[in-house]
Formats: sequence, C-alpha cells, structure tokens
Amino acid sequence: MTQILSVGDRQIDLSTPACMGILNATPDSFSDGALLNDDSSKNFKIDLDKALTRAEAMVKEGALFIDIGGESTRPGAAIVSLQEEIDRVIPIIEALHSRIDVCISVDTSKPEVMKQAIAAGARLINDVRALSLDGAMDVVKNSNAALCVMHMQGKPETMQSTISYDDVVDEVIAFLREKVSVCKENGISPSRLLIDPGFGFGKTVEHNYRLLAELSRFSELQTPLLVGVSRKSMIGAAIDRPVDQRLAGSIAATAHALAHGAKIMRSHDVAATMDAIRVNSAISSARKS
Ligand code: 9MG
Repeated sequence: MTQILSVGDRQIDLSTPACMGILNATPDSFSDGALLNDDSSKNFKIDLDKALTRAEAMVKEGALFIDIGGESTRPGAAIVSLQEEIDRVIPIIEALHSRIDVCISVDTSKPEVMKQAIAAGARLINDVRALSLDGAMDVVKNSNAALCVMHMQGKPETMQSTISYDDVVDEVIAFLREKVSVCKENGISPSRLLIDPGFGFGKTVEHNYRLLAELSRFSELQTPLLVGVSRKSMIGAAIDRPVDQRLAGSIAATAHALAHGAKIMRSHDVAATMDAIRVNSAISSARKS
C-alpha cells in the first residue's frame, strides 16, 4: 500500500503516522469553549486570535494537519446554515494559511464551503457524509485536495437512535470500498484518499469497540486509515469519566489504533497523541524484519 498522501501540491509520507489537531469553530463542541468570545451559544462568534493561537500551539506540539469545522456533528446538534458555516470557518482558514505552513483540513459536507475553503487554503476535505451532498464530488474532483471518506450510518440528527448492523466490520469495510471505488471512477487519484470507520457515527459502544478490535482488517482497502476516538463517548463508556477526563483513555485507544494500522490520529490533545505516535514508531523500528 502507498504510504504517500497527496495533499494539494505536498506529498505527505505516512510511513510514520501523523496527528491531525482538532479546531472546532462551533458552540457545542467537546470542550472547545475557549474559542468563544461570548459564553452563550446564542451569541456565538469565533474569536479569530484565539483560534489561531490554538492552531499554532497544536502545530508546535507536532500536528501535521489542522482540521477546522464549523458544523457540530454530535448527535442531536443544531443544523448550521451555509452562511453561518462559511462565517465560522473561512476567516480561520484564510488567516491560518497566511501564517503557518500546515496542511489545513476542513470538516464539512457542504460543496460551497468546500469550494471556498479550498480557495482560502484548505487542502484536505474531511467529509463525514462521504460526498453525499449534490455537487460535493465535483468540487473535490476539480481540485487537488485530499479527501477523507468516513463511514456514518444515518444522519447526525438521528444517527444514535436507529442503529442496525448484521456485521458492523463487514458493512463499514464494504461501504468504504464502494466509496473509494466511486472516487476513483470520478478521477480522484487513490493517492489523495483516506478512509475512516467513523467512530461514534451511528454506532453503539459495542460496535465502536468491535471496529477498534478489528481495525487491522481495514488494511485490505489499501488506503491510509484515519482514526478519531479523541474524548468520544466510547472512551467515556469504558472508563466512566466525563469528557474532560478522557485523555488517558483516548491515548490507550490511540496506541491500539496505531499498532493496528492507523496512519492519522484526529485528536484534541496533540502533545499526548504525538507521544503515542513516537512510542509506536520506536516499537515498529525495533521489530526484527
Ligand atoms: C468531524 N469528525 C468528528 N469525529 C470524526 C472522526 O472520527 N473522523 C473524521 N474524519 N471526522 C470526524
């Protein structure tokens, strides 16, 4: 499998796994309240300086990617209008692009946001809806941005209420295989693709742990694997701790994911995730060939 990911005009070598730092420009994200300049979500307005300071700190800690999102995809989160999402993410992308040399990822499903984000400097489209909105495929195929294709059963509004699988691992792999194939048919080079099982998206805790336990099976898709488990409820369920006390649990899951093929870890806690990546690399290098 190729370990090189084409991200715009950059070639990223994923033979050593990388960290994607999370920058949520939403009022209801996992503990990102520091980006608000008003403590009521009704008057939510992003503080650009705080967003840039946080992004710069994550890059200093070792993040190769910064994933910027303006729409919360947590179960039951409010729907965000196109203009609202643009107002939340585009100024951050523009400012970050002009200040730091980092791969900017945009977490969006809306084609117009994708288009404006790419024009502003984003080079990776992280679409939890896997290009299912009309026009999304065209935007990606007419760019040189990389694409993360994620599995989700249902929609964020309802995904945790109607969950059903015969075999979650088989079904998630089949879904991703089909999406990768459609992307290739549309002319998107495999070197631009990442796949992601979508932990927490239309899955019970048991489904999430089954996917994690069998993560190495995703290598059959021959496409680099992105994993996001940071602070998620599957971690909380195993350790019975609230979201602000899930670092150790998240790193335990990260270590397992890295040992079983993950190439990019999406995380709120970049420094600790980089430590896990470095220890994983030390173990990999020590293995007898
Ligand atoms: C936006 N977002 C939230 N969780 C995520 C995950 O696990 N993977 C990806 N690709 N995006 C996510």
